Amino acid sequence: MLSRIDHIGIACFDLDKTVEFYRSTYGFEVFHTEVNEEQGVREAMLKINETSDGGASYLQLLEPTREDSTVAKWLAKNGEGVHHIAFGTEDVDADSSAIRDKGVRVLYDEPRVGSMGSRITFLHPKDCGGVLTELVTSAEKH
Ligand code: CMX
Ligand code: CO
Repeated sequence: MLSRIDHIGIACFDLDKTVEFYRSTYGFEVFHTEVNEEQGVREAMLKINETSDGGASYLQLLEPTREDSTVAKWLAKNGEGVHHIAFGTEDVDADSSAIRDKGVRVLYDEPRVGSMGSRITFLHPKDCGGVLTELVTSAEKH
């Protein structure tokens, strides 16, 4: 069951500058940073709130690490802004296969590694009204 907004992914050219904007403007602090080579991103997670299912909701600030990454390609076309939304679930395998059965393209055969050891997959934006949609099971849930 999709039970919360896990994060909103925001693409930027300069991660440090964007982190500073969110800190100085809103007071949001960095909870976690990492490089995900498979996804081609350097990212900062800013925890916004905890949720009633024991999870949390974040902003995920994303800077591309290489020219051929999906985020670099998206930035070149669109400039900075909201790149995707992510729903949290206790069971990304079950939820993604149920969604696939409804005719929505799920981009990965098996979930891959996301932020903080989570397991993630994506739904094609063209099947989701133009919204790239990620499903996330956080590390402590799997
Ligand atoms: N939101 C909405 N639409 C998007 C999109 C996005 N983020 N990215 C691409 N699209 C649209 C494009 O505008 C394009 O539409 P048009 O044909 O109407 O112009 C269409 O989808 C195809 O786009 P493309 O630029 O040719 O890009 P690709 O098909 O090569 O890749 C996608 C699109 C969704 C398959 C790819 O971005 C992907 O695999 N995404 C999942 C992985 C990812 O985004 N990783 C980074 C985040 C990591 C994390 O969250 O941890
Ligand atoms: Co994400």
